[in-house]
Amino acid sequence: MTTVPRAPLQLHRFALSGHAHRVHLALGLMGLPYELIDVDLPKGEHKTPEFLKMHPFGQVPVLVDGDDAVFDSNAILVYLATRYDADERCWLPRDALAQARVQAWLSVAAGQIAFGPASARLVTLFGQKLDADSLIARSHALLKVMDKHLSTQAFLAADAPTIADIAGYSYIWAAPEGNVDLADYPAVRAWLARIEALPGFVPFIRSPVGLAA
Ligand SMILES: N[C@@H](CCC(=O)N[C@@H](CS)C(=O)NCC(=O)O)C(=O)O
Repeated sequence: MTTVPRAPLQLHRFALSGHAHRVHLALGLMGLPYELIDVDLPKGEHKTPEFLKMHPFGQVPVLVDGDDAVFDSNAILVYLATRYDADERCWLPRDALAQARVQAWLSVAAGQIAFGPASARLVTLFGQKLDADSLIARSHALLKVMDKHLSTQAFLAADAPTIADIAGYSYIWAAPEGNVDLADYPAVRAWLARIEALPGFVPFIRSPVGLAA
């Protein structure tokens, strides 16, 4: 298995996107060389013919590795952990049960997190016309489950961090920006702090207040 890319990996991202941040975080935690390419979403740079060749749905993030482009944040995490993870900790365990547990939480990131706290943040930051109250209620339902789960284990899918934690981090950390308060979830807050203490951690940008105004 190759453990070092031949050239820096290119992350096409939008700085306020949590989906893009989770890839940035993975690159940092895995200690991989990378360069950031900012895609101007407000200007529609993600819908140009050139960009659509890399991502048929025209979204960020996209990771470019040599001649190959990989789209979808969770797919990129799986790619990085499979292709380049030389870390003894193993970001994607090989064991079948452990891998299934990681996959379950990747599904939560693409499901309950995307349609909960990530969507609540779209209302406050980008003025999207969504039902904020129901998104906030949905987020709290998710956080209750996560808090119970994380009160008995340090990380989402295993005793050590995996790509499941990387996928979950960004939008849970940013939940207060969507008016989802984390005060009642001490185990979730302790888990965020454990991720932040990992070597190579990359913080998510604090979003400018009133962007939607
Ligand atoms: N399932 C995708 C979701 C990516 C996504 O929703 N990206 C947003 C930014 S956070 C985007 O590019 N939105 C622009 C659009 O959909 O036109 C992933 O995990 O990468």
